[in-house]
Amino acid sequence: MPTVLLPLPDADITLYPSLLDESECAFFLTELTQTIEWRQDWITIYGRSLPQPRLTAWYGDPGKSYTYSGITMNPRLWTPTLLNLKAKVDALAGVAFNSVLLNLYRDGNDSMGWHSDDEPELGLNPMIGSLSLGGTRRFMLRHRFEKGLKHELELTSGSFLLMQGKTQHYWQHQIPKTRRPVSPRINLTFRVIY
Ligand SMILES: O=C(O)CCC(=O)C(=O)O
Ligand SMILES: [Mn+2]
Repeated sequence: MPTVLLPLPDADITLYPSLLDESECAFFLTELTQTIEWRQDWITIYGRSLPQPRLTAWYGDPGKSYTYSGITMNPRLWTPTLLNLKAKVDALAGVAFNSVLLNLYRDGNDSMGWHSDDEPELGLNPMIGSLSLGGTRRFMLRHRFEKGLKHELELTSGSFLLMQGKTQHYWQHQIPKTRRPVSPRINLTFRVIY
């Protein structure tokens, strides 16, 4: 399978541009849109409560709960479709992911702000496997300490991005809003929770 290792210092990020083909993407996008229990969470910013600019869901092995931005999510049990996708990404990554955070970006107004995936339950060097379906979105990276060091790429439908090693120590990432019309996108970030 074609792979691209991003040429970034202090990072270990590999892009597999086409893990899934077009018909598989169409199938999984419809399936997940309809069968996942999507929720709208709220976040508190400067004392104000705001809806998160996307819908989310958390699935995984029993007991693998996850806390971020003050929200604790208890996993729903794997569905057959999620297990099917997990088998594909486990094989590529060479690990057994035990949980997945799903994000549904309904349109260009949905987004995810700058962050690193560095919560303690992800372990010292988090392994994050990110599968994208649907509308293409910009994925931006910036170095946490070397200001001006940045990179961006387009995450197209069917692509898989694997972040590992020290990446989360040194880099943040975001999915910015866009004014360009864009189809709904589902992103699945498979994780190992310790
Ligand atoms: O939607 C994406 O590609 C990124 C999602 C992400 O960074 C996350 O769930 O932590
Ligand atoms: Mn992330």
